[in-house]
Amino acid sequence: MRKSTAILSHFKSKMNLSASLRSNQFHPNLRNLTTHNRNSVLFSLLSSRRFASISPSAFKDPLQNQVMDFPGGPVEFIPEMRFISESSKERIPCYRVLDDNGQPILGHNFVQVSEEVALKMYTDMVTLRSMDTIFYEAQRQGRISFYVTAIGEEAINIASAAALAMDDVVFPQYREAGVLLWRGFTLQEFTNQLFSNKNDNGKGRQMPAHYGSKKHNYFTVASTIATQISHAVGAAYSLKMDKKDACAVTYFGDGGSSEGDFHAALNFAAVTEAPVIFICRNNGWAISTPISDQFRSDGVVVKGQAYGVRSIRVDGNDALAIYSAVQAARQMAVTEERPILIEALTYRVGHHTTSDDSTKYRPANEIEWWRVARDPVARFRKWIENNGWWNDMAESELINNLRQRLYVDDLLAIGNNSVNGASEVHQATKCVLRYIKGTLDYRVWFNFNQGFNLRGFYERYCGTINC
Ligand SMILES: Cc1ncc(C[n+]2csc(CCOP(=O)(O)OP(=O)(O)O)c2C)c(N)n1
Ligand SMILES: [Mg+2]
Repeated sequence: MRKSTAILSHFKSKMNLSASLRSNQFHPNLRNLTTHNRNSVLFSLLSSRRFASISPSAFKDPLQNQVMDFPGGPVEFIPEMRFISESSKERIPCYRVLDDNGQPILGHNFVQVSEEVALKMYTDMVTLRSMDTIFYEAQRQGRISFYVTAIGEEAINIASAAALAMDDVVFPQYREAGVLLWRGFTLQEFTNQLFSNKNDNGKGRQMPAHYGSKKHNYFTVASTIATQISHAVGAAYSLKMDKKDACAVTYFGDGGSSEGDFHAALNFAAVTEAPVIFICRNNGWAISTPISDQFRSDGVVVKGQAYGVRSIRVDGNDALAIYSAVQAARQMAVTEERPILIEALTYRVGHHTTSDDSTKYRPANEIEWWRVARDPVARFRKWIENNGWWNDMAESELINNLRQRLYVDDLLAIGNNSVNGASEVHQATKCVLRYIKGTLDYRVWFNFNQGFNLRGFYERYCGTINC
């Protein structure tokens, strides 16, 4: 009884506050308040906002029927019946710093990178590419069941990671191993995960390339496309509530942006003013589906404005442009408490995964053109060379060092570990096989595929399974 009286008086006070503000809620004066004050007024109204929006006083017309003051700002009345065009004449331009030959373009404008950071960016891009080559081959040799490369997208991976702070929480799709590499996840840790051995953080319960690391603020990869986007918004909102000097960052592909989760997440982030950076790697393909079969808008960037999210389109193969845009985005996200959308234009040079053969649905010369002429690693190398920070000798030292780390230390150690870790692999296989006997929804089907791979993997190393 006492509780319901308290609730009643709480609502009464809300209604009073609402009544006193209702008359000017949509009045121009309210727009003079700072965003912060305005938000706190509106936030305190919560339930009463609905009543205000249908109040006749809300539609007072100070400019004699030329303008309607409507939630969100004044709306002009016009006599023409004007449909908004489905496309603008000019496409949204793309921010870049370096041309395809690594030369700064006319009027270039970027956030300065120190020599130390630039060299780490370059060596990590080369490391990521070498790691991809080795593990791709390891899959082809049947040593691991599955792998995803980031070939052609090294700049998005590494340069974005370089522009973030370690406290920023990352929600990846699956083609962003480079972010984890930048944060200090070792080659041995990658191999532990890929071989599901006993040192794997996930204890062999995930399919290969589904890395995660609490230590590195990197949420575990989930194959279910786009689910991570709304998780990032929730995390960002929580960081804001806790007044943390950090943001959430989520990566996804063009295919991810075709999922409903992307749209819900953008809208939710805009309304809650969550400090989250959405990084869309628009690489032209969602497995075999080209972007022309996914959307007819001017890419993904225009969707930001539709949801009230500040957005930019960037050349995804230009490490300096990515670094600058992500750093600026982070600054705005954290200090202004707002979401930012970055659409990075790039190309998936590799197959979708080791389960795909992309030459079946796209011309080989298209792949080759992007691989050679628009290579983000070679482009950045030219820039650091022109700065006098890199030369052929440094390059061969780097390659020798990588060869040592990748071939000798890691791959051989993996082979041993995977045999030692056979019992863990056995557990994972049994677990998946049990799971596929459940209901046949999409996720189960998906796990069935992985179960099939795991089964092959298990049988190769541990003998026949009788179930
Ligand atoms: C919810 C869901 N639907 C479908 C799939 C199958 N699938 C896996 S990856 C992928 C394409 C994703 O493309 P994109 O987001 O552009 O990323 P990219 O592989 O190009 O980096 C699809 C459809 C899935 N994993 N999850
Ligand atoms: Mg894609």
